[in-house]
Amino acid sequence: MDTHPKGNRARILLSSVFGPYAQDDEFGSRSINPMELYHNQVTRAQGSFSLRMFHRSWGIMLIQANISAPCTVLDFPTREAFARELKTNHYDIVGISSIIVNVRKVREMCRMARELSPGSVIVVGGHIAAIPGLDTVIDADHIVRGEGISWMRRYLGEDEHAPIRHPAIVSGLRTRIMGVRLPQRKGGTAATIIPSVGCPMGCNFCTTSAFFGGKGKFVNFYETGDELFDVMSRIESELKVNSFFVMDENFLLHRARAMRLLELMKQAGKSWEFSVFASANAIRKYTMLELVELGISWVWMGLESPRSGYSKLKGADIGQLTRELREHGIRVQGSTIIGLEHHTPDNIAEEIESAVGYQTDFHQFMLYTPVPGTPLYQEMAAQGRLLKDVDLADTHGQFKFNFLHSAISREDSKRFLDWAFRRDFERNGPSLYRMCQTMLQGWQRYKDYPDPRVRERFKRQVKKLSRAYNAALWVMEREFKKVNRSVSEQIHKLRRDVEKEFPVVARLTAVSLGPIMLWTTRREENRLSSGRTYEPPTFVERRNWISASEPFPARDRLWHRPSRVDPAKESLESMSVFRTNTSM
Ligand code: B12
Ligand code: SF4
Repeated sequence: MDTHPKGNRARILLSSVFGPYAQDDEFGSRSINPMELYHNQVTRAQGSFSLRMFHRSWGIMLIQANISAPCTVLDFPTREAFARELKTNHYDIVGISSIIVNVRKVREMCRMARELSPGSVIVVGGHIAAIPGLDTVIDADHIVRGEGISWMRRYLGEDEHAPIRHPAIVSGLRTRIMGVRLPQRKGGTAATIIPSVGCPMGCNFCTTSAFFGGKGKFVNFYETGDELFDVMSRIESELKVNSFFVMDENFLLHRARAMRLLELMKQAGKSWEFSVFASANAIRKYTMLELVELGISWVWMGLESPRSGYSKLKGADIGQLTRELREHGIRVQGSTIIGLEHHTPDNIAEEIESAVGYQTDFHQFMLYTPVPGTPLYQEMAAQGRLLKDVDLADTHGQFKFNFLHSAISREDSKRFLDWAFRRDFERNGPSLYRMCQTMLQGWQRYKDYPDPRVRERFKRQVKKLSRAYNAALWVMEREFKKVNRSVSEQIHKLRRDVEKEFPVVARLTAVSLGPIMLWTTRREENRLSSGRTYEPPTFVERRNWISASEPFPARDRLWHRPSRVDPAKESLESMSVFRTNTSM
């Protein structure tokens, strides 16, 4: 590949695809596919109890932080904001990041870039690059498959092997539950850490594994526990956090790195906590005490199906593992696949019931989906089982099958999927209640633990439980009577247990805050039933920036920190504002 003629003096725009997202439109937005992790694919049947939040586009943030060229990140733009940015600033390179479902938006953005910024080189990256023949669908100069930092560094003539500089990323924004938008104070939300991309387990349907090399391969940004510890320490002090969302497909698989991290945390007295993705076989490499001391407080685990043959699940008793994790105060998010090859209309209900029976704190259900780039896709294509008329915008596992299943129809796939979400909610109650249960168990077990780091962590968590969450329990207990009386009684019992543990503060908060939250919850329920949706705000962040009229800056001006929207301020602003206050 040739480098760009201007090398690292080229001015770069990196943009995510335009919104709004949670609506049906001609660019492939779908109301069923909002830009919200939980509400999209985890708690979507939980009404006003659904956990709602947005996550930034970390891929382009990471690329921006690791090049020395002047670079703007435009995240969640509207079409108008994207056009304005192209017209206002001259860009040598326009980079667009996207996943497969948003291909029509990318086509439109390439068209706009050609028209409004004809001299720009257009680079498209992210999972969209796995679409076969993408170059005939969109008008881009480069389509980048796999890891993007090294590609961009190479393209700019920089050292692709230079250490990865991790930006300080607040993991979620505009968190909302029961009609209340949680205040966004500094340190109140976990930081995102991305130690690697890809996963060596290579499950046949897995797009992230396939995209970064498939079975046996992945790209590690930080090889050692020491490197990770340094990154986390820096971000801890920049963002004032002690909680990290670790965006690594299988963090616990790398035991030596995790155990070294633990050693360093112990030496430095760090009471950090981690939300991680991990497969059952990886979790089983640790004792519960190791997990607890390491600060694992939330695990996203692929359960797939009790009868699937995935090696990551071999020999694992998922029911027992889930129970055990929760008893040790570790919240579990299970992920179950609907529509595996062995599923039939006769056994699917039973499989869903057993998945729901694991009683995880959160449960994601996804349709078995051959996605371009995966071994499963190749297999289905070879067997002629891919349905021809399915729009890529609907190929994401939360709508209907995109392939011919031997026993379940496309229409029924959606019915089973929707039923699974509903069933989990009705049988187990709101995820917020289940989380409270796990938190109390953790506190009761570890409040007197000899390691002060562990005690401090559970104390931090239980503070929320004894206050706002207890008021939330008071509301859930009332509202859930309409859905499932027996769950409502269990919520009542949990609230009593919390109040036994914290007699004054928990009772006072339930009595004072409870009625207000009941009102916000009901108001939210009304809003949702009248069609209210939520969209993320637009972000503009410039780094190494100079305006087009200035000469290229001296080297020492290059590395000033990017300005970013102040999260505290951000929570006060309206959703659709295009921010210009970030320019330097
Ligand atoms: C955070 C996240 C989200 C966030 C949104 C983030 C955002 N701002 O867009 C939320 C939760 C809202 C979300 C929603 C959805 N998501 Co999502 N999401 C993720 C997740 C967990 C992390 C992404 C990430 O930051 N990874 C880490 C970064 C570093 O990796 P990266 O983004 O791939 O970027 C690297 C390269 O791809 C490349 N690159 C990326 N952009 C660019 C741009 C250029 C110019 C270049 C050169 C390179 C480049 O360089 C980067 C560094 O190496 C991934 C899973 C995963 N582990 O990646 C799924 C994932 C991306 N999501 C996926 C899907 C399907 C969805 C949904 C459709 C929900 C669903 N049904 O599953 C919705 C779509 C929402 C919408 N309307 O667009 C799939 C994509 C599948 C595919 N092949 O397209 C993934 C891979 C999960 C999976 N395994 O199925 N998601
Ligand atoms: S273990 Fe999870 S992340 Fe790894 S390949 Fe399998 S599904 Fe993908």
